[in-house]
Amino acid sequence: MKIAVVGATGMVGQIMLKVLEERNFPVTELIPVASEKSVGKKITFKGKEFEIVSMQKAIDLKPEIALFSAGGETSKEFAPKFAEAGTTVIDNSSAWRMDPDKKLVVPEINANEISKEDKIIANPNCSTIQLVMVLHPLNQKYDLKRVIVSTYQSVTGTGKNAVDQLNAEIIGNDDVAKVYPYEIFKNALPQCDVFAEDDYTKEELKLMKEPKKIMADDTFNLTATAVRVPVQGGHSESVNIEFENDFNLDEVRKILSETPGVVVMDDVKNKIYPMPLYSEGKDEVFVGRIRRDLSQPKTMNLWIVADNLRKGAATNAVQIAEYLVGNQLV
Ligand code: 2RA
Repeated sequence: MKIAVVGATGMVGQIMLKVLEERNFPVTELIPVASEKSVGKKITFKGKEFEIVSMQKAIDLKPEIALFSAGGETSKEFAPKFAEAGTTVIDNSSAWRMDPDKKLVVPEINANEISKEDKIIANPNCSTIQLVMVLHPLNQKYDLKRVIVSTYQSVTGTGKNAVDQLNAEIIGNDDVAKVYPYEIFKNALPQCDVFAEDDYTKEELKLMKEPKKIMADDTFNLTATAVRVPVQGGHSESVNIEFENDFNLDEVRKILSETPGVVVMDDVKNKIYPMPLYSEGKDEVFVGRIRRDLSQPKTMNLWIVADNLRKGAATNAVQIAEYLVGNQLV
């Protein structure tokens, strides 16, 4: 199978290649695409060298699948051109996520929505993916009424320059491009992405809208505060969930532990709970600190952690590609 990876030299693109290798995806020809300045450079995949090509060259090669992680503008311009040439695009940007004609997919939840006609499929936002992996099974059992999410997001979500800013600030090196409006080391920024309507950031609006589309359920309310913290391993989320129906905590833990892709780490007597430092490089969504909200009935608190570059981006996209291949949709 011919696979294009558009944005192959970026942080997510690099992880996409790593995940394709790890999962032994049936790649017969890799077509790495990056900016013009990278065209001609070589990358190694499965022990073989592949030359980075231009976008048009990649389109002309007619790959069956193109994994995109190259920003919304690039996706808006080139995903349709790949699709017109017969390629199925799986796009990690926000460009198509809320388009009513495009599927927004977390394979464990709604891959069955995908049909052969879907030539551009949207990969959800990283903080959305880990959230819905936990909300979905609980919604099916107890019926969500209201969700309040506070995120603690890794600098890797912003990109390599943000990681460089943090690492430079840690060693007191001020001679580095500032990605954030303030220092990130020893700090917490209540701003992920830019501010948009109603003084919410785009990140918060993604968290408030995408889960309802993925879960095909807009009967519950969801509000979010997204915070950037000086962490590299993954995103963490403190979630307060009110249900229409009451629940039993042991049953909640059982449901989540039986959910594919979710790992329950919840034994506070032994200080067992999820942490980003230990989620880095893993594909699971880790959940812990599961407890009743003692302030109101039918409500719980829990804590969700996942590697935002893997299940939050690259692995979810590759899993969609696996679904396409496994169901003869490409
Ligand atoms: C972030 N979720 O963490 C956004 C994009 N990766 O910045």
